[in-house]
Amino acid sequence: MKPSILQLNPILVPAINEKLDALYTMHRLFEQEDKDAYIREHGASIRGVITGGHTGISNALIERLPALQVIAVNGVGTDAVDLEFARSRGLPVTGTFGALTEDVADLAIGLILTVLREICPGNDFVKTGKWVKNPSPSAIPLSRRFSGKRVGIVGLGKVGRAIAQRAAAFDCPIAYTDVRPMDDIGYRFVPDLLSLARESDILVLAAAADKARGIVNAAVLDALGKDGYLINIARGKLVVESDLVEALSRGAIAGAGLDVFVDEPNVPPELFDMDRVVLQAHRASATMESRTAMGEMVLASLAQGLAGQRPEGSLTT
Ligand code: 8YV
Repeated sequence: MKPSILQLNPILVPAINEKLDALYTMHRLFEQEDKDAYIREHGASIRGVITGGHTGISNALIERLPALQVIAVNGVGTDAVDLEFARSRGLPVTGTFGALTEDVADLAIGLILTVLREICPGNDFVKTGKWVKNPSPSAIPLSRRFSGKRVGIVGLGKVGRAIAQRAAAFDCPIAYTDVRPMDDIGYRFVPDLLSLARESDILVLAAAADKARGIVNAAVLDALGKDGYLINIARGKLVVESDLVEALSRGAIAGAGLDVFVDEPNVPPELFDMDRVVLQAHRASATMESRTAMGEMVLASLAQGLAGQRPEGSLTT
């Protein structure tokens, strides 16, 4: 009999789904109308879980899966899984570390360029016929340069480093903050976020959110200042979203590029009308390339976990 796997989020790569279906009895909870009843019926048979980084899994659900042997997070953020709880149960929790680095870093740079160069309003200006109606160069205001801007990176993990590398190619001076300075890298370390914000033109959030809820608040945004930009490709909960909306509304910062939000898919509607804000639907890793590599890592984690081995890169065992 094929082992049963509970999948909490869709996987968009057909080849990965085919492999999952060939190896396992897949229980796709996101397709179920009555999720509670579905778990009541199938919970006892579930040996592996696949979930998204943002979705994670609750302790209450883990408790309803007595045969569970492995939790494979199809992402790098494990902030939505109680790692201590999983550890206490001897449950391996894995992530897709390294599989999405380039794409997430690319989107961070894409957001920076889109916001600073006002690509969205420019696109709108052409496509809605405003350019033809008003061909004067003064019809659309000047934008801001990215090259050479001071970039401050919050969290110098794999993604933070990849963003730094890309921004350095734009001749940007790079500084970062993290729990400790990194000896293996030459970027300037700033021990506190407030100072980093003060010394940056563009503040990029690339930190894990396990213990860092609400670190970007009104004080940090004020320190970033009226010519400063916030980019978030990490987790919405790193930011006090109401403070961000307020800061943008009163011009305390110049703009923002956001891929992640506190309560996805709900985004503060005040942001919708702001030209200096570019929004994405949590898509930094959403390329065929990243998602294929991530899916392969999920498959490997399941195979190792179900074979009773410690999955490579397990955070808890
Ligand atoms: C994914 C993420 O969108 O890696 C993460 O932590 O949040 C994203 O890459 C998500 O995990 C897809 O399931």
